[in-house]
Amino acid sequence: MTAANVEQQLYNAEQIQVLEGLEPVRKRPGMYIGTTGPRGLHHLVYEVVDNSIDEAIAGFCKKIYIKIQKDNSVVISDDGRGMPVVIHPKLQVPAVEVIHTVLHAGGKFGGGGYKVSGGLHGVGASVVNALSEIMEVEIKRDGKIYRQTYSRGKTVTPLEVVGECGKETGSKTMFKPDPEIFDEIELNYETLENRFREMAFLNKGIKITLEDEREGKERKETFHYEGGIREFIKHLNRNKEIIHQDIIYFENKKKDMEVEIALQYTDRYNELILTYANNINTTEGGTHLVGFKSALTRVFNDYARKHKYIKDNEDNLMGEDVREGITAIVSVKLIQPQFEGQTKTKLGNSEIRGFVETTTNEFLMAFLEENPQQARIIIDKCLRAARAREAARKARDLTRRKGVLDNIALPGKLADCQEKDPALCEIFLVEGDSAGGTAKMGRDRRRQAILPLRGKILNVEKARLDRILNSEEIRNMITAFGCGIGDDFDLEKLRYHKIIIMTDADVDGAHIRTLLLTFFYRYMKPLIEGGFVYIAQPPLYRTVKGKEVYYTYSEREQEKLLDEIGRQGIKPPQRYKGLGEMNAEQLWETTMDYNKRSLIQVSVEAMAAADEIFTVLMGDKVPPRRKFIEDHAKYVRNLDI
Ligand code: 0RA
Repeated sequence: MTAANVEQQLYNAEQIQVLEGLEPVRKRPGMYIGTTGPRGLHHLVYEVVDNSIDEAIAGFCKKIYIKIQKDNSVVISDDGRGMPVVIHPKLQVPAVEVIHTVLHAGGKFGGGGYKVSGGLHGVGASVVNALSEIMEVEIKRDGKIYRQTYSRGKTVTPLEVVGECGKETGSKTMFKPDPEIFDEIELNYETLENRFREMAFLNKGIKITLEDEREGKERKETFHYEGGIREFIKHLNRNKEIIHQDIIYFENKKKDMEVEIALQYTDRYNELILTYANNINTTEGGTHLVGFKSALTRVFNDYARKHKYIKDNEDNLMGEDVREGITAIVSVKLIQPQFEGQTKTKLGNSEIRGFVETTTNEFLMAFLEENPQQARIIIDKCLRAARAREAARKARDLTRRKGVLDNIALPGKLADCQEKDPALCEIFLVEGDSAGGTAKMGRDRRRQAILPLRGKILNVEKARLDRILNSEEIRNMITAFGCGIGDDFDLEKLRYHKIIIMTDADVDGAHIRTLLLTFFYRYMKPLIEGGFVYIAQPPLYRTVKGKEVYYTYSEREQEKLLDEIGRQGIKPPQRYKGLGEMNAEQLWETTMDYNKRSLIQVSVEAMAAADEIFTVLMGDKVPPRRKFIEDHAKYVRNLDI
């Protein structure tokens, strides 16, 4: 090892700010990883992988390999420089040990440049150690293989040299999430797959391999995209009809900022703009999104006027017109990102806005001028969107005048609750008038409202707003919720803090549920983001033995029950075909009673994945839908969309 190398390592080791031990992390894990549910569990993997991604972005690492092992432990390895092993001058232990046993704030490993991954919380390897039953690191550097083990935040074995590795370098981390901390330690392959695919798109050239070794789940995939976010657009649009050939792509760099943008229009009505700052998905948007949107509106208006697509006496296109059907990625990198907003996913840096805006203005205008045929196709679509917007406004004005969208005229079918405080109120969206009637009788009328829905609701994926507003079932929901729709949506006015979808436990029920979720996702997204939407779980079987009555919610549970209580002396178990077969009392005690029911809260883990699910399930390309349903049939109960 050269003197300069030692110095560099010392420097890096010094950058780690020492704060405190790891007890607080075990005491209050939520403070560090958000939750101890599935989200927090997966967060552990991201924390470790993020360190390898940083090494890759710094240019020292080409390949990252992640493996889920049979016992739910995970191994993450990279071919980077290897974590520093030099003795920390103050703490007198190897830097790698400090990294894993001391809670540190600020720079993970110090050093200049962008810390480009960093995750949502950016808490680092020590938090992963604190929340792991066991953790082991193996480092290859300076010709030696080093190893150290930890458990629940503490060192178990000192850093030891365990072998030689020649010129090879790299870091390998194995950890097993602590079942004392997490509700469930089983990782979801698809959740990890989505995240790592996204990471590979955002960092062109990096190779990320994900492998699952668990029994019956064996699979392995490598994500590697030389085209970066261009390939991301291609991937997002793969099940949609594109309306023009090229993926429009541009990038720009300044002293301490970078922006990369890719976009392409489809025949859809909704927009999908994914924004990132330092590889973090900024789901609440921010300055980069604002800059991009205003440039987009401006460029299309300027171009359309210059080329006489819009006459002098005609109105400008509005933002929503030029975004209809767009799929876009806006990825910025900057030195000190400021994350704001409720979930710390809104970029606040004001200098980014102008930079993204001028970059988009310049490059997008150049593209349109150089590709007049594609420009024409896009402008035509924008003009159609503008006309549809006008029609929707008229439809809305009409319904407003009739009072249909106001609180004063609640829908006739709604059986409202007496309580007025939204935080205490629930609304059940019930499939069919007959089940609706039962629910009305069984409910707690103080706090539970019932809105029966007749049959299938409109598939909003295939309709523009004007048609959507013509659907009675949809208007009933809008009025009952009280918070408007689309751009007019106002969460403050929401009349119920729990919106509970209650459909039959069959294919039709699942379809209605998906239609409802699609509508909420596309037009009332804050409802889903805020965790206001729930799925009720009615039982599948009612079993009576002697004086005891049992309810079970799946075939498996029913089999288990029969094994336990014995199959003799029971009436042939009643299998419910639908909610309608239950009486009011049964529906209350199995599905609606606050103390006995179990609700599934709907959440959106990854925007890109959710968009894909709704595009495929509700769109009009049949083969991908069939494939999707075949692939996912086993997971229908997992409603993390
Ligand atoms: C800072 C300095 C050095 C290595 C790393 C960070 C590093 C950390 C991780 C975490 C996972 N994989 C990693 N690979 C590298 C050492 C700098 C030097 O060699 O001089």
